[in-house]
Order: sequence, then structure tokens, then C-alpha cells
Amino acid sequence: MRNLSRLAGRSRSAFHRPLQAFVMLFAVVAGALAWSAPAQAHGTIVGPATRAYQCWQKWGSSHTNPAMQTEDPMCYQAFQANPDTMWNWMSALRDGLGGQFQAKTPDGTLCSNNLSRNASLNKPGNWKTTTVGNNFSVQLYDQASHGADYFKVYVSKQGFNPKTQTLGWGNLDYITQTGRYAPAQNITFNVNTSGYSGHHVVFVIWQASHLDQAYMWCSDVNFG
Ligand SMILES: [Cu+2]
Repeated sequence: MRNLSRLAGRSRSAFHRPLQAFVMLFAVVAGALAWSAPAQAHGTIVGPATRAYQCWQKWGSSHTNPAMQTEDPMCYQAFQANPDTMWNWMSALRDGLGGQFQAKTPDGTLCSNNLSRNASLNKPGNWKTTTVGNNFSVQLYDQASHGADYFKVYVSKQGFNPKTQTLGWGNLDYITQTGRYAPAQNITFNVNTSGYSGHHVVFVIWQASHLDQAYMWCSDVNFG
């Protein structure tokens, strides 16, 4: 009997030890995942605000407000389609494009950076605009301080109507490409344009510096 109970005790603890090890491993992995979340934060253009950022700013704290449907139908449809688009306004990125932005971004998917989870951002409509002059500044806010290899800036052609037309590469005027920027949370540069009036889309590509990581966004502006 004594031998038998000792044997049973040994086998029970032998069973428990791997289980405990597994539970501890799970805790460690879960902790690592929780810690990696802030490191996955990135950035966006906050001025003039990108579509997702603008919707997050205006409605993020009141996204169940029924007034949004009539006051801001484009933000409303974006929240209906996938609220994660707004919560993750900083994460509109793709890795490994090798600078092949046009070849790897079909017409009609520019504002979402060809991310299906953000497809609502490609919809034409009455997006809220930021009023700018011909010369305006573009401001990146980057929680991760990646720095930039460069930014490319485009503006939709005069005559293109963001309220009724889906944006393709052929609808854009190429404006400029910047130089490099050292890692910083805030990067601001100036853009000079001429001949624009009314509602336009400012399309910006950010080639981050920490790895081959490209961000693309649409900001709706009104050239006053
Ligand atoms: Cu990042």
C-alpha cells in the first residue's frame, strides 16, 4: 500500500509539473504579446488629417452617436464597415513593397493602402475636409519614431471629384518627394502647389526608415 501511494503521488506531481510549466509559458507568451502592442504603434498624417484619423478624432469617443449618420456619412460608413480602421489609424502599413507603390497598389485601393480591412477609406463621398492654402504643411505624428527615407506627395487633379469618383493613379498630380528625416515623433514639411480650388485629395506615401515599410493615406482638403 505504501509503495502504491508513493507511486501514485509521484505520478500526480509528474503530471502537474508539465501543466504548471505550460501555464507559466502561456503567461509569459501572453505577457509578451501585451508588451508588443505599444511597439506596434506607428503613425499617420495628422495635418491635414487622413480619413481614418479625422474620423477617429471627431467620433472616436462618441462612435455610437446616431447623429454621425447624417452629420458625417463617410465616417459613419467607415465605422459600420470596420471600427478597427479608426482605432488603428496608425497602422495603415505594408512591408516589403520595394518602392513598387503603383505596381502593388491597384486603382481604387490607394486610400486604404490596399488593405482590405480599410476598404471603407476608398469610398468616394462627402468626406470632411481641412482648408489649406496653395502652400501648406504636412505633419506626420509617429508614435514609434521610425524616421523617413522619404515622403511622396500627390494631389488629385483639378476636375477630379472625390465626392463621386474613386481615386486611381491616373487621377493624381505628383507634387514632390522629400529627403530623409531622422527618427522623431513629429515630422513636418512644406508642400507648394498652384492652380487648385475646392475639394481635393492629398495622397501621401511614407517610406519609413526602420525597414522596408510603406504607409499610404488620403487626406481630404479644401483649397481655399
Ligand atoms: Cu511602425
